Amino acid sequence: MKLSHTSSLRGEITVPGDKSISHRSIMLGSIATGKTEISGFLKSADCISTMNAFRAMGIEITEENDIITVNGKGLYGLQAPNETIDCGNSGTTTRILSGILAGQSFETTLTGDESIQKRPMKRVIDPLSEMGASITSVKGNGCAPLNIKPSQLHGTHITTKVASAQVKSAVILAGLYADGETTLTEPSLSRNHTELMLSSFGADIRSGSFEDPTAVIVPGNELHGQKITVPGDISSAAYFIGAGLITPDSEILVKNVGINPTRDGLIRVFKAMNANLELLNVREVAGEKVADILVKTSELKGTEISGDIIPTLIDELPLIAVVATQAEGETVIKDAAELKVKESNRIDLTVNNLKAMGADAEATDDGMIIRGKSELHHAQINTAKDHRIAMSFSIASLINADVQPVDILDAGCVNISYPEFYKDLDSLKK
Ligand code: SPQ
Repeated sequence: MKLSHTSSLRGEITVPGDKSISHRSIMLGSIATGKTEISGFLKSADCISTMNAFRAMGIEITEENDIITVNGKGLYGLQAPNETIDCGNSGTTTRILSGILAGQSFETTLTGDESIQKRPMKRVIDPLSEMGASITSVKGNGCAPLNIKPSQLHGTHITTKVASAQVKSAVILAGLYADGETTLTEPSLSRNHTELMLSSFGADIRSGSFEDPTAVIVPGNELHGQKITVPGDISSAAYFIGAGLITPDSEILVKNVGINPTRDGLIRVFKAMNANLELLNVREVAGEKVADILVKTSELKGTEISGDIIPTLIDELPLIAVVATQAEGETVIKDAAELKVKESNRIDLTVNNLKAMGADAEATDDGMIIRGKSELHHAQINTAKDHRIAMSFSIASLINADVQPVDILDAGCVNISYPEFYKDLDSLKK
C-alpha cells in the first residue's frame, strides 16, 4: 500500500475493542456456566482464531446487533475437537489456550501460521509441566505445534523469567483445574486482564501489584457467565496518539480508550517526552479504567524507557520509536529483548525500516537508540506481515518529506488486530 504525507490530522476517532480483553472474554465465557454477552468485541483475525478454537470444542457463539453471546458449558464442558486447533497468527490464543487445555480430559494439538511456529512456547511448556501437565512441542524445537494430553494438575509456586501476561494467564487458567492453590511471580507486573475478568466471573483470584507481582489462584469456584463491555484498545489508539503528536497542525480526540495501569506506559512516556496530551472523562467500565484522550501536535524531547514500564507498553514500542525520530535528542529503549520474539523481530525490523526512511536509529541487544530530530523520506517498508510494524510505519508515512509515497509491503496484515485501520486513519486526514 502506498501512503503519502498529510498536512494535518483533525477530528475524533473511536478505536476498536481491546484485543487482549476480547480473547479473554471468549475464553472465560466458554468455561463459565451460562451466557456471557460481550459488547465492543474486536472482530479481528486473532480474536476470530480464539472464537473458532472454542467453537471447535463445542461452544456455541452467536452474534446479534454487535453483541457476541457465548453459551458457556462450565469448567468441564468443552469437547474434544475433531482436528488440530489452528491459532492462526495469535500468540495469545496459542499460549493462553494451552493452559486451559492442560486441564481437560481429552487430548488436543494446537498450531498456527509460519510466525506462530517460530515463537517460543517453552515459556508455557515449562511452567505447565511443573504443574503436572503433559504438554510437548511436537517437533521438539520448543515451538508449536503443541500436543497436550490429559493429566492431573497440581497447585504449585511458579516463578517466571519474563514478564508475560500470556504465560501468567496460561498458568492461572490451568490453576482452575489444579488440586490446590497456584501462585505465579513474574519479574515485573504484566497486563492483568485475566485476573480482573476472572474475579468478575467469581473465581478466587488475587492479582499481583507493581510492588509484588505475584498472582494467586485458588481452584474450586464455578465461573458464572457475565455481561462484558470491552474498552477500546490502547495499543490501537497508540497509532493515532503518536500521529497527532508528530503531524503538523493536528488535534485528535481518541475516544473510549482502556487505560488500565498495566497498559498505560505509552501515556506516561509521551508525557515525559513533553507531549500535549490530556486524559478526559476518566471513568471505569466493567472493572477497567477508560478515558478519552485529546492529543495535539507537540515539541517532543527524547527520553529513556526501561525497567518495569516495559511490559506496560511492549506492543507500542515500534510506534514510540517512530515518534522518537521527531523528538529533540536521544531516546533510549532498554530491557525490551522480548520484542525480538513477537510476530517478527520488532527491534531489527523497526530499526531497519527507520534507517531506510533516513532516521538515526541503532539496534541494541535489548532495545534501540533513536537520535532525533530527523527528516523522514519515502522508502519501501518491510513489515514481515507484522501488524504493529505496518501500522507504526503508516504513521511515519504521514510526515514523509518527499512527494513519492511510502510503500508498506503486506499492509493487509493490520487485519490481525485492526481491520479498519487505514479507513480510520484516512478519516482524520485534512
Ligand atoms: O497475541 P500476540 O501475537 O502475542 O500479540 C501481541 C501483539 O502485538 O498484538 C504480541 F505480539 O500482543 C501480546 C503482548 O505482547 C498480547 C498479550 C496478551 O493479550 O496477553 C500479551 C503480550 O505478550 P506477552 O508475551 O508479553 O504475554
